[in-house]
Amino acid sequence: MVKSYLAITLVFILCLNVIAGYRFLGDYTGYRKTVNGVEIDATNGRMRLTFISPEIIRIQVADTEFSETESYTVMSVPGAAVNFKLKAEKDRLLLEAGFEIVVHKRPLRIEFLSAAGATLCTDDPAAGHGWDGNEVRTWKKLFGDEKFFGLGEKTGNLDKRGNYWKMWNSDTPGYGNRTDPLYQTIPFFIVRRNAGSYGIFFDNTYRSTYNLGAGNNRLFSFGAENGPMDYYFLAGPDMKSVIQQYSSLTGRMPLPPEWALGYQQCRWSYYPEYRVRLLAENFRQRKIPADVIYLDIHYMDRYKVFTWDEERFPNPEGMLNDLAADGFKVVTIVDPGVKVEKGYPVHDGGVKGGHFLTYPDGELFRGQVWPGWCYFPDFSSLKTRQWWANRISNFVRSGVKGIWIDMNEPAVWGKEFPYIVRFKDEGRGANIKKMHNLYAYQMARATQQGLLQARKNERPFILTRAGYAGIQKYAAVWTGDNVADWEHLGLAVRMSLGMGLSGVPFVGADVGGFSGSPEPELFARWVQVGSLMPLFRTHTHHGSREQEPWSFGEDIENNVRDYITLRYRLMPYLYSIFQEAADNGFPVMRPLFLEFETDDKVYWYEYQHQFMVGDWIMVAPVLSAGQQYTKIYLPEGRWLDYWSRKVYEGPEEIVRETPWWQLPIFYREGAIVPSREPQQYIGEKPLESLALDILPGKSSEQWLYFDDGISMEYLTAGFYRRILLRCISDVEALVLSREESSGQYDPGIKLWNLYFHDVSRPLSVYVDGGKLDEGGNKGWKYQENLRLLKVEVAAMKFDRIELRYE
Ligand code: MIG
Repeated sequence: MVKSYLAITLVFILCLNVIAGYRFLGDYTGYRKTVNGVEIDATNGRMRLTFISPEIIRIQVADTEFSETESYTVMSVPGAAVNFKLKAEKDRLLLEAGFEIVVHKRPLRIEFLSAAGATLCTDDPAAGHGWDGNEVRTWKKLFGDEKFFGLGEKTGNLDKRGNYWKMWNSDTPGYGNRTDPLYQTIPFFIVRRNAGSYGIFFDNTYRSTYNLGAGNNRLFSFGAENGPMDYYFLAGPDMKSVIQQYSSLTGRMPLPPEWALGYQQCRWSYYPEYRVRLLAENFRQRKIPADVIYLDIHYMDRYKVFTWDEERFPNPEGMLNDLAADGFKVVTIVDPGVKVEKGYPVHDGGVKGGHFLTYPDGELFRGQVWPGWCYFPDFSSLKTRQWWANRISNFVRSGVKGIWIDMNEPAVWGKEFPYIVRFKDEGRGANIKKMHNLYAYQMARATQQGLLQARKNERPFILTRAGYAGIQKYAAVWTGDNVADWEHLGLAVRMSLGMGLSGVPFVGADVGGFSGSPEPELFARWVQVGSLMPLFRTHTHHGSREQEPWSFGEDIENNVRDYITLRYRLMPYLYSIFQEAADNGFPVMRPLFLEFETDDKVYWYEYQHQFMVGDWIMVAPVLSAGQQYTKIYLPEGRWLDYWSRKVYEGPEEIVRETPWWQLPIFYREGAIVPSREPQQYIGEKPLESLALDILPGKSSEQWLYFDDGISMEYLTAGFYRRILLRCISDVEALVLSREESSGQYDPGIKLWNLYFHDVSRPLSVYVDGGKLDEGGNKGWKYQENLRLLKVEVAAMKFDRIELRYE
């Protein structure tokens, strides 16, 4: 009796285990060809493979029906027809377009091959794809040489291997190097293997998790608590192509207004009006270039969005006008929470229009944030996005130039919205588990629309804290509430690099640190590094000490001025790289391994903070106090030390002196770097003369990009100028030539100052076929000690400059 009772219990427990565990796809049972791929039946579900392009394939897995809901972010589904080969064999299906996929039948597993036919990525033999209740998950075999990069805004090592990562947009003030998740959800990562690189984008908005070999040496996996198993395999074969492929799916950053690349000053908060004016005057009087001033939450009337505090800012339009005349653009913060207050137009209009989130019984959801009890717009409804766009558009007519969106995880005191809160989800209806990670993305989208509505021919600038994959289409991102300590300077670099690898080129961290106050040396070091990062904004907490360029004494002020000025000198280069990023999705700020992918050393943690700005400039940040010397790795090729003009031959590890006032900067072999006379703000002075710093390699190219910096006419009327410069050198001659030029914009250049670094004295110099004399006012000059040749070309353009050696 007792025995059989035990046996029954045992059987029951065993059954429970089976029921409670993961179910997998099982075995292949058949397939159908579709336009761009195949649909496969399996014993426990189905799999659909769809080529989006020859290098991108979409993988959908379902137990019953595929989710046909359109992606919130993927732009190109379904793409054009892709030619692919399909071969059915006894034990497998073979699909081939730009790369090869093997579908193993028993059990159903997929394998992706490298160009050489080796396994690049393959399902774990025991698991593959499966479910546990609503949870969906995919398991892949982990290889010894695999490194993982991306996942958006993450802390820690740039290589995400060995850890377990989460995506759930979270307000995490004062986060540390182990805090996860943070503000952004970018479920995309690049896998680097010796045989090549590939990418995986898991397009699922629910809370998702990534086990990238955390505590195991067999597998990595990704999955979400609900929603479809829907991911894209991006075949590379190198990291740059993976990023290009990812951004072809989720979209690219539109070219920002050039002023957004200038120096930006923020604090929580500058008020009242006279303090804002004083701030602006200080910059101009002290000759510290700056373009943007931010107004944080105190500009509003009791934190009510789209209002002004009339005592602190009695005449916003007047103030904004005066500041604009002085070259300042004002960006104001706008939070999503709308104060519950009858008679407040945003409240009344929102309630009347049905624009706020509700409970399932229709009661409006209230959450507490800065204004007190608030309602929250439902940005998942087109009608509400339009309503919000109208509010933004009305608001910025006073002269506000850009919008800073914050608290959009969404954040409330107490962290979370109740999970039963309902979203419209474009008429489908959804709860917050699905919509949470999309909140900021949709808010940014509506905000961008509002700015465009107000000023049709001006490029919008939006800065957001939270986001979802593809956020780059709508906004720049800053890395939230960091801390004014040395560890965070390194974090700022790594997090921004991670974002760049994840398709978001326009990114930066609060310079100097947000919480607390930096010691003077830290502030200087941070400005030095920030001056070559994409978003360059100083920001600090309410009640902290002053954190302006002049707040730390004269020595620091002079140093900070130099680096901000350096950024304005390099603006033609930065702007050209931004244009490139808008074109192909490349990061502006890149880890060394993006440029030197096959060099093992560039992956070392020790060198993860060195970064490239575009193709040619390398920055080696100094990340600790009192660091007199810094070890720097110079990968293959020649490197020109920007300050000492010394030339090194990589690969080499060097130790460079790093006094507190100096940031090591190097030009890489092949460099063609444009720069200009600095300005106090973008558009202050016409361009007139352009300098080119050239460190000739065998052959290199750089596009220069010019336009009016602000209008949309570069898109609509071809009102831009792109110039392709090529530099080729051998023993006989060195030739710098203009290879291509397009667009109708005249950059206004009248004089080119060309600096050829590390070259021998030529026998003669020719400009467009005409021989140039040596010396004098107009001729070429050679400086023996620096091996530097200077040539001035007083013309709008040149076609060919030749240094002859034979
Ligand atoms: O609850 O607007 O990250 O940059 O200064 C804090 C005040 C709200 C958080 C942002 C920070 C901003 C602050 N905000």
